[in-house]
Amino acid sequence: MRRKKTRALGIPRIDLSLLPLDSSKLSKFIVEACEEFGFFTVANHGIPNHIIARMEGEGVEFFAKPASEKQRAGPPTPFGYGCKNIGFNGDKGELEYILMEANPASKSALSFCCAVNEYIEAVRKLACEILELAAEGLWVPDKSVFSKLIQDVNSDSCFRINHYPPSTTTTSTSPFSNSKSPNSPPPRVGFGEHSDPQILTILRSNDVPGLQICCTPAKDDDDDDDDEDEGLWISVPPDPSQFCVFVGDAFQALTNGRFRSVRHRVLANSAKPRMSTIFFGAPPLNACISPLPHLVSRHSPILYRPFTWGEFKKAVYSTRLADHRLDLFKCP
Ligand code: GA4
Repeated sequence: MRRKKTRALGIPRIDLSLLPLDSSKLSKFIVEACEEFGFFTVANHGIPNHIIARMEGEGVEFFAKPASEKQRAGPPTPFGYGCKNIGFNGDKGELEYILMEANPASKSALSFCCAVNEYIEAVRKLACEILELAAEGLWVPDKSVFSKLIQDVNSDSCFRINHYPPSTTTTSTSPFSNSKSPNSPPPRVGFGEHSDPQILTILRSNDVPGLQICCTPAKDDDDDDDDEDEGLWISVPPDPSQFCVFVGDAFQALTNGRFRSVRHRVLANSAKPRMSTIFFGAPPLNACISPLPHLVSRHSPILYRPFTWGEFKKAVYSTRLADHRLDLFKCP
């Protein structure tokens, strides 16, 4: 009989105020969340409110400018202002955005560089803390094995502010919106389904909903069904006091598939504008992404061939948003 493991649908929430006393408990919980969902939220993160408020204020002010002025900060390829077009291969979304470099040495050319740099530094620190806890939970001997990649002066990390203008026709999307009501108009897609290519993503939004993550049923060991399982979309309730953490493709490869990069999307059906600020923690272009030897065994054979982040990034930019890019690097 074919049996699928079911999961509890509660989104994991990590409370960082438990540090440093409960670090082993937290690291175990982070590993479980990364294995099962590739996603969790973080409460009591310790980033001061004034840093967040300053960043958010600058973002609101930027997107309120006339289109012609915003266009002057474009195009977004590789960095700058973008509207509706996503990437190089024809993907579109109901949003406008700014994309910036975020390595420790880069300085933003935008007028609000100080607010951005201060925010990026704080969020990078949070990302490192999470990556070190994850390494601890995986019993990896070097706790900085992941964090040193995004702390490197040549790290290819980037930062993005997404602005989803309000929708005039609001549709209510059920939190478990796989079922479509026959009368409801199709949802407006703000940012289409994809997984993030980097190691770890840290997102914060205002109080407007839209973000959904895709949960796929865990397979039993004896499950020989090779078909892609259809996922269930779960809405993530917006909470400006928390951060959302996403496992990226590079983290999936580094952990030999033990962590799963989470597919996610944003629906833009709200009557209010949604704004999110996102840090993507990436290694330097020449860094080698190879499953950690510690996570490869006879029972968990190596899943991905080693590749450099630069090589992977090239593949990323030659694909469409929804493609499964990591499959190109699977061992035969
Ligand atoms: C998704 C994650 C980040 O936003 C991003 C995106 C990038 C872009 O907007 O230029 C990509 C997308 C993202 C993945 C596939 C490619 C590249 C658009 C696209 C179609 C900045 C990134 O690194 O990858």
